[in-house]
Amino acid sequence: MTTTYKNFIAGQWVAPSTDAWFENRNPADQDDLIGLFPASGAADIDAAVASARRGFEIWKRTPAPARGDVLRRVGDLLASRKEELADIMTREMGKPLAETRGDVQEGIDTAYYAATEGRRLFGHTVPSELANKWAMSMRRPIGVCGLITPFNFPLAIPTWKAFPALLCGNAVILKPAEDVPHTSTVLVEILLEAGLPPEVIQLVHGMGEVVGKALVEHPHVPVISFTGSTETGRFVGETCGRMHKRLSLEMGGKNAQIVLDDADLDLALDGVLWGAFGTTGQRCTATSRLVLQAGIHDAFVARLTERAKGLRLGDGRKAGTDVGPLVSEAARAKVERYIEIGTQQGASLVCGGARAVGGALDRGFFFQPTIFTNVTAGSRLDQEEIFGPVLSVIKVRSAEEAFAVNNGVRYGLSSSVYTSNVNVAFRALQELDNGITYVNAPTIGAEAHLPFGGVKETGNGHREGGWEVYEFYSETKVGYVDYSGALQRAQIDNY
Ligand code: UN1
Repeated sequence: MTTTYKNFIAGQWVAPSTDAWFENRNPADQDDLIGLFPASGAADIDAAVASARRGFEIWKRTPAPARGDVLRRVGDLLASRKEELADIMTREMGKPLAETRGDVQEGIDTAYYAATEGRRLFGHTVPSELANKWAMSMRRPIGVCGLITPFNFPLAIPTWKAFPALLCGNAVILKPAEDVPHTSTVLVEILLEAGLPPEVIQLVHGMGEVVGKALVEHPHVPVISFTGSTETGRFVGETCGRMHKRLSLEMGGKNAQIVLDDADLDLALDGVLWGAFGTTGQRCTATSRLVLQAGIHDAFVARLTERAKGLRLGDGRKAGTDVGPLVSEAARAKVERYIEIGTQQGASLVCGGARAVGGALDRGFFFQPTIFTNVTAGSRLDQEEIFGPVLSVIKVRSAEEAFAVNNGVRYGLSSSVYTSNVNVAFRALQELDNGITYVNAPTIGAEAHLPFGGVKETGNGHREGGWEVYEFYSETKVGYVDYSGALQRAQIDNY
């Protein structure tokens, strides 16, 4: 019996207006059908917006600490269902259970952080330039927020957009990636169980070109937050610019791990294996370039290749799996194209480079962990986001050259430098053009209570996570109270 899932709109689980559905299958086993989900249309977005606007009227008047209490209960419920959620996530997007448990934990952390923020949401009180006059700023909710999320962190990313949006008093419409609709369904169940008024959250499934587009173009959705490709982000940005919407973009990355001659090589080796092949390379923060100083290059490559060959591919729900499948056939085809491109451009394939086949692997979208050496700065392997288990190694002579290679791409999410020289470490923090730089740690591993995001074409200046995201989801309002009983003209009567 195939389970049919629904949208959540106006306080009800409802079928899409289109009566069209899409299949959600396990990327490790295409015979495993998870369920049918709504292929919604623009009319479903209209209904969701109408409901969210009603929800907003209630929620914006609920005191922020009470909104925080709901999110604390959400954190408790996520914690109590951590194992079940991890299994759902691994089944629909493939990464191993240890990683999906981490993904749930990121959601729990985000919920508890949001809960405490309900008792802060600071404004400022500052002196007025006039006597007997009060001056202050406060945070106000904005309205309906449209959240468009990717497949690679099926829980963490929806939570790190939705929880701050909700804590600030907004209503939310969530459009999750069509690869991971089940996780969001459980997230909405949990929000409702925690006591969120039903019309404050809407869940609309479907394709980006249809429902994502309708959400971005809807005149009554003043806030959009999008995580996905730089190409799609450009369309989203153009529309939001034209419509004067507030927009947060988190897009591509081409993150480098730099290993200098004086580094702890064992540590750097563990770091790059996790950074490059964790989540099968499908993270915006994945290590897709390894920049090695000449003195350690050959020995490091030899050890790395050995270790990469030993990684165990398989179903992420089975114990012992290090690397799961890619999310889809399209993702695997893209990786294959880059194997050709790399080879054509003169890079040397030292490991992987082909589909992983045989036995149970034939049922999923598996690809061997792949390493190219002799990659030159400026080549396509150095420049373009692949979003798969492909690592490109670039040889450099000095830290300065390594920094230049790191900075010579259009993206700027994360970077990492392995060195035992504290001066070089601090120079890296200063010189590397990224939103996040790790010293002696891989390019992945951001924590929920710090700002997350990138520079250049990775983002548009906003950050998710930490304290900064609360600014994005609220509007500053200033209040002046003149208790002098007389007309006081600022800038005039006092000078
Ligand atoms: C992403 O890659 O899309 O730092 C998000 C990390 C995770 C978040 C990654 N905490 O890798």
